[in-house]
Amino acid sequence: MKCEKLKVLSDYNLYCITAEKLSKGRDNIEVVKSMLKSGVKIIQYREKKKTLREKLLECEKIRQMTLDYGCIFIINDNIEIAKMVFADGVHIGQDDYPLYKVREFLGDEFIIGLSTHSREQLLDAIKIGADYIGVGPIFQTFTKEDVCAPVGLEYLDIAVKESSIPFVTIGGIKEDNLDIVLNKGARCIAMVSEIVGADNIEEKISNVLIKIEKWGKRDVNSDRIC
Ligand code: TZP
Ligand code: MG
Repeated sequence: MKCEKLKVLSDYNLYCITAEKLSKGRDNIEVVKSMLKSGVKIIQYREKKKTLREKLLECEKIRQMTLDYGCIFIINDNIEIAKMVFADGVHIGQDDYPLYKVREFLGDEFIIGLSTHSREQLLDAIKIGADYIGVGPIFQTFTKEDVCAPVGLEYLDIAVKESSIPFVTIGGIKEDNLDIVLNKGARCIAMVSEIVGADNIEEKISNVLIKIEKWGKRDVNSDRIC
């Protein structure tokens, strides 16, 4: 079951992340609806400023919506909410609870993703049992408040060569620079502002998916197994 879900992360896919403050007046539910209608297979709920209660209520709705569309649902930071709404996984950062504690709390069937910014963190994430890693920020981004300096394409090269677990490439990725990261070997691409801030979210996702899927078709070794 988890192995099936992880295929979405190791294949050519768009990983959409919410950010209501960048969503041009639309709420997270409306944005997620557009993502699902556009065929997105993995969505992360990321919301820094709301109360726990507000986040829980939104995540309950999004859990049902993602189940209806067969989409994987990951929650950023809030491991308790992830457990309460039966999400598919969580995404944590280097300064969040240590992975072994999150694993203990959520169990083996939960997907746990960990942000990494260096080769050392990548190797450590694999060692401690992350199911996937975030690789970035590749380019400059203003979406994340406490973000570190861009790690550049050099770290992406390292992840392509050395990651034995799926990785999601993130940070400043847009429709216009997407080919650069795909050309380097990235497969699952995370975008926040480019998608949630688009005037027409469905049109934007369609354009981005066409580009990502084109690279998938070029790659004869596309079917990575987990
Ligand atoms: N983690 C690393 S960069 C980033 C996160 C959550 C933000 C990426 O946002 P954008 O708008 O796609 O640059
Ligand atoms: Mg975090």
